Order: sequence, then C-alpha cells, then structure tokens
Amino acid sequence: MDVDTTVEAIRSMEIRGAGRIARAGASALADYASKYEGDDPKEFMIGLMDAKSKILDSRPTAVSLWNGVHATLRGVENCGSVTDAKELIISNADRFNKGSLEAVRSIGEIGAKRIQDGDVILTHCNSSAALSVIKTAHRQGKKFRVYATESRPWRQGILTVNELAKEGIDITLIIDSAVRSVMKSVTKVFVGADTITSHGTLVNKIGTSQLALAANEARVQFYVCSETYKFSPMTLFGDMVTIEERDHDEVAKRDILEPSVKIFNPVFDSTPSKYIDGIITEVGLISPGSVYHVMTRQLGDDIFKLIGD
Ligand code: RI2
Repeated sequence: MDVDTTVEAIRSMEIRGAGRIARAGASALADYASKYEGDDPKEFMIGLMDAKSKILDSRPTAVSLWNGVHATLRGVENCGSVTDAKELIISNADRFNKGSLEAVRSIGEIGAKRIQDGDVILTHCNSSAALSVIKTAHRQGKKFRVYATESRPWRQGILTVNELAKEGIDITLIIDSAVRSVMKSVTKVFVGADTITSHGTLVNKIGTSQLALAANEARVQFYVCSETYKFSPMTLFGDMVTIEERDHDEVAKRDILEPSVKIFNPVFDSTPSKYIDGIITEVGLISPGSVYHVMTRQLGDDIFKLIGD
C-alpha cells in the first residue's frame, strides 16, 4: 500500500490498533523506497521525509507509529547511494514488522502464565497484544471466561467478542458503563497500550482508566499487554502525550441534537502507574517503574539522536 493510501486508511481507522498502524507505517515507507525509480539522493530524501511526516501526522497518540517509522529509517542518513538507502529501508521495515508480530506472540506466552482455571477476565477495546494472552491461555486448555467492553464510539469490542468466540472462548459483551457492575466477579483485567510513558503511565483507549479504578477498588489485578515499541522516548525528555480528539459525528449525529449541544470526543485516556500490577512485554513481565530502564537499554545512545527529530 502506498504512503497516501496508508495515511488515509490509518486516519479513517480502516487500519487501527497501535501495533497495526506501526506496521502499516513501516510498510508504507518500504513501498516508497521500492517504487522510487530515480537515482538522485536529494530527491529521494525529500520524498522520504515528506512520507515520514505524512505518516506521523495520521494519528497523534500511539507512539508505536513514531517508533515504527524511526526503526524503519534508522541509518538511512549514512547510506552512500539511493540503492543502499532503498535496501536499508526495505530491510528495516521487514525486521520491524516481523519483530512486532513476534512480540505479540511472546506477550501471549508470557501473559498466559498469569491466567488460571476459573479466572474471569475483563478486556477493553480490541488489543491484539491482550487478545494474544487470552487466546494463548485458551489454546493451553485453561478454562476461564471473558467480559469485553463495547468501547464506544467505534465499538471495537464487537471485533474482540467475535475474535474470541471464533476461538471457542466463553465471551460476554458488556456496555462500557457496566464495567464496575461486573468487576465484582472479575479476577484479572488485561488491556493493551497505545503509549506508555517513561514513568509508567498508560495511555490507552478511552475508558481504560475507569477499568483501572474499578479494578483497584475491587482488588482485581490489572495487567497491560504492550510491545516495548509502545514505550515513548519523548516522554523521557518531558514531552506530554497528545490525546487524539476525533470527529463529533462519531459520538452522535448533529440532526438528533439541539444546535447548542457541544460534543467532546477524546479517544484515549491516561492511567497512572499506581493502578498497574504489571506490564507484559516481549522482554518479560515488568513493573511500570522499569519502563525507563527497558527503554534506555533498548535504544541506547540512539535515544538522544531520535529526540527532536
Ligand atoms: P494493539 C487501540 O487503539 C486500542 O486503544 C488498543 O488498546 C491499542 O490500540 C493497542 O492495540 P485504536 O487504534 O496494538 O483502536 O494491542 O484507537 O492491537
């Protein structure tokens, strides 16, 4: 898929989910590189930087997209020719995408160990990382049931319940406002992540913080399933995470409302680290306080080169 088509598909949520948009961004850059037919390095780089900024502008919150794009472009400035740059971008994108899918699988293996017979699980929205945990535990023969929130306004919960039902998992759909009501019988919560800050705050689908509060009140374990490329390097340098606000029509059509009614449609919210019992990543189950160490260890000195880019 080319850059413009990818950008439009991400904006319109045809491609959604923090991991998927990161892989789509990486693939779009590889598409630009593979289709470039000239041999002018300057022209190639101008087109590449234009593609990069369009992709990064497509959705503002999930840092996975930023990390996917930067992983794909890593080292391109040192290439001596267009041919070298094209090869590097294509192989970086392939490595990022394969690593991303492998991370989701590893998270499933690690997280499944936290599920036991008799558990009642609650999940929110549609996270491939969280569902990897649930599906892996089911494939291991564990007996448990799952509640999934509808996740207004896009109702990604419908994707979740159908995906889990096809696996043969005992799954119940609830509306978002039923979370506290079912929490009495829930034993564990597994959610995904769009961004995790350097101090362990989770930014995920709107409503996640309500699940965390209700879980905390009921003494229910709250786990975040997140690939490490959802850790945000810029938050280490003090940057705030931008919370995307989407079209008002997603909440309610104007024709059913009095003209003076305002609509506010934030897509994500923040859950402080104190509500998180563990973050299940491809490098292990870590505490929110370990995000800084994992992020700096993985990025090394690159972290300083990346920031401000
Ligand atoms: P995976 C989604 O955002 C949800 O917030 C979900 O929890 C998160 O991305 C992570 O999804 P959206 O794109 O990467 O639906 O685990 O707005 O699939």
